[in-house]
Amino acid sequence: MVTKLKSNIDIEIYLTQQKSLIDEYLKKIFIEGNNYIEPKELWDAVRYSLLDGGKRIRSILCLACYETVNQDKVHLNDCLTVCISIELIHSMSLIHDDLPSMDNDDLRRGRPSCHKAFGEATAILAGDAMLSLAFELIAENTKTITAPQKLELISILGRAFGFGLVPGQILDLKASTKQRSKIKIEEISRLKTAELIKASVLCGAIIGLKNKNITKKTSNESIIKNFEKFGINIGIAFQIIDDILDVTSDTKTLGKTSGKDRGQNKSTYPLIFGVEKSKKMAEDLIKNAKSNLVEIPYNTTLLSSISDFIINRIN
Ligand code: GRG
Repeated sequence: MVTKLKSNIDIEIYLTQQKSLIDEYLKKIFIEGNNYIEPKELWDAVRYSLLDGGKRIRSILCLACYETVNQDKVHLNDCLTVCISIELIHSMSLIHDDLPSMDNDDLRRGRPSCHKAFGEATAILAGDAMLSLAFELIAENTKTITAPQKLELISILGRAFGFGLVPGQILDLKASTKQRSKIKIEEISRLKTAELIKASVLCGAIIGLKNKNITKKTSNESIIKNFEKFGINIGIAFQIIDDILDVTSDTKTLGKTSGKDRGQNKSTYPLIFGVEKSKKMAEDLIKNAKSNLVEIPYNTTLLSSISDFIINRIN
């Protein structure tokens, strides 16, 4: 049975437990593992950016999607390895996003950003190492999934980065509030944020589905398509809430500088549509995401609760 949730309190407990599980696994690899010792400055910068911070929402989604389609614990460790890859990709994107040539932010996860703590060259190189290791880990550290499955996961994450985050970041850096178009901002949010969230959802679902013996009436292809749509819908909603929080929250709660988007004349949802309309857009996307879940022939209450958390989050 998929994890049972009876109330909002349960989802908070679930998210905390899963975050601890992922944090422990990250520490096991990057603190206890003996591959990450010299040069010390590089691995210290990686550990600084990767450990002790972040909601781990992408990894939590990956694990939850796996758990939704497959209760078999056999592939859980491989799924956790993929979560580490996802966190490496996500954290490196935050390091590079904070660089002076990009968003130029001094604060991340409540601490000086990586380039402020370690210098720009080390921050760039730490990011480069993290991105490459994300793929190396799937190739080397997964034990129960097949070689074609490893390739599929590597391909999904590589595509999300090369055809998602990077083009999304380029468009984001060029877009200003003068370019007020719903289509344009939706494309930027899909690329820079939703594609990695979609990839995280897909990785979990694929590890779970491809390692099941039972043949369901609905084909795996159709189930995967619905996971894909679900990932994009919650991913864009996640970015809208991120934009809203930049306007409505404070630096302490966010752990990053609030009000930056307005200062940089950024093209964001609340700066274009206002907070209320943006909130409504996010809610509509979550409704769409839940209708995607209805098409998935498994118990999706856990994923539905995570979707609600995404629009109700405060940081
Ligand atoms: C490496 C060549 C190269 C490019 C990197 C910088 C970049 C391309 C992409 C960045 C895209 C980006 C920063 C998107 C923002 C996504 C987002 C909402 C991040 C915040 O995610 P949370 O709230 O953060 O999950 P935590 O801290 O909780 O992990």
